[in-house]
Amino acid sequence: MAYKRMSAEEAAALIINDDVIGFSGFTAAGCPKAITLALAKKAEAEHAKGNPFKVGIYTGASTGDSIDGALSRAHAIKFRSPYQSNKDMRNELNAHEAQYFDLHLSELPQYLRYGFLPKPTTGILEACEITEDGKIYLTSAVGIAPTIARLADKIFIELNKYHPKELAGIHDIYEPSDPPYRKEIPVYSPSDRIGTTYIQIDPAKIVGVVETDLPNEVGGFTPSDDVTNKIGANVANFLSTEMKAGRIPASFLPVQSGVGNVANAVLGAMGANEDIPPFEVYTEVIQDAVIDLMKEGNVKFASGCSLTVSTPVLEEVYGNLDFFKKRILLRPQEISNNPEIARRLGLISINTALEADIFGNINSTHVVGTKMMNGIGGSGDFCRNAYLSIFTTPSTAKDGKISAIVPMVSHLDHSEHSVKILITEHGVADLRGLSPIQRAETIIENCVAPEYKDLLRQYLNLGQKGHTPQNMKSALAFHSTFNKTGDMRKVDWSEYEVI
Ligand code: 0RQ
Repeated sequence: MAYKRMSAEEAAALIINDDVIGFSGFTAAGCPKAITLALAKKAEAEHAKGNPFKVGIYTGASTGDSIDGALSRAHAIKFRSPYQSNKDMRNELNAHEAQYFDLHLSELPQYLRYGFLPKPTTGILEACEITEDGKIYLTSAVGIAPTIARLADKIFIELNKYHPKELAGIHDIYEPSDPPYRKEIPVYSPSDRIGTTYIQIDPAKIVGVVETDLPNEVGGFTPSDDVTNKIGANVANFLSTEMKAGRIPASFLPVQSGVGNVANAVLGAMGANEDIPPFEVYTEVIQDAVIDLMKEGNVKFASGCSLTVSTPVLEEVYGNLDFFKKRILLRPQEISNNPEIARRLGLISINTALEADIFGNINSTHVVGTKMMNGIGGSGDFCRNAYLSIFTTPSTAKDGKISAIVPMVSHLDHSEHSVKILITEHGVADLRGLSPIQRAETIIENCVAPEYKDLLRQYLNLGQKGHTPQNMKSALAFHSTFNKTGDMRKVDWSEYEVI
């Protein structure tokens, strides 16, 4: 079957107000980049004429600027799920211009299949190759593409020749059956292949193919600094101590690591630690550090959902595909982040918190309790089910005016029942087996910035004498003081009566 070739503008013309679009990609990797720019222009033109024009949007995770940025600036988004990390999108969400459903990434495909969310009417998928019988070979990520390809009635393909056709073979496409027919997902080690290398689609659903030649819009990483290096070293030392104590097998366990500069520094430190043997990665986002460690032989295999690497690193991977295709596998997020597999493989999960409290609860999403930062992403998929759930965070933010460790989190994403280890640049709090008061003492002594230690010790003494000594009048005093004065260090406990 010969597919209709069309321009991005022609494709955008076929998308109408209130359509619900699902995209390929995960982070900025593997996302379409052409049709949405044309769609943003169309939305602006419609708005100028006084016509409504907004679409619903599902993606794997965050996207490049051509989706979330362009469509937000055009005020063209009605609702959005499951994750974003774009400044303009964040502004839209926090201003209630677009409705955001922040969801565990592994759950979105099944939410769509179960009919829990509006059905995607349109799919836009980036491919490096498409065959006449409807086999789609994706590019540098998978995300929710298999489910979108099956559910959407009309599909547009962005055939992007920036990605070599030889990438075909790196993907492992598998969609589980829905209950009550679901069986075990047969991944027993990170390198197990369980599906096809392509998405099979009914060719009749493909409305048009837009040819492009566009690099991913993945930003570079800022170099690690003193704080991120210390966090990385603390994680690596903790893991090597666990191994020596026999609590991690000598062959080590697969590692999941979140996205960002801290995660990159942690992986670098693990590679540099001579006690940690070469290990496997079972994660969602494969970052630059994983590729570096792979070249050095410190990472043996990486299973992920995306190659979220900077452009020079992606070009290096594409230039050496014979080497990397034996060592990298890209899966749908439903599988890369699957709780069943995380529990079975015994993942060491390392994610970044925005804020933690002295009892071990974690806020990953909301700045001072109200403003959405990014979303929960995959952190909950892994945290609850990992062999070891580690959260890292710099102990302070905004030049010390914010303590990342507070009496009570201003928003809860991961509870004390799931979080096992908290690590800052100051040290490690191992929370396993500790009561709330023991956890508080351990976190204050080992993780809190020096200028906040006394304030938090004093808070503990204000607490009601219950199992968890919270004081309901002052539990959020760090936050209200920050809102009033711009500096949490100015908290004054004498203003709060002991109850
Ligand atoms: O602000 O951007 O104005 O400088 O938050 O903080 O320290 O640069 O950390 O970029 O690693 O992001 C939790 C957001 C951390 C991220 C979070 C301010 C700080 C700075 C960013 P500026 P950093 P990072 C895999 C797993 C949830 C999803 C997840 C995240 C900005 O890691 O989104 O884990 N995680 N997914 O100044 C107010 C605090 C603050 C604070 C930091 N306590 N209060 N502001 N900041 N702490 C990925 C996927 O799922 C795809």
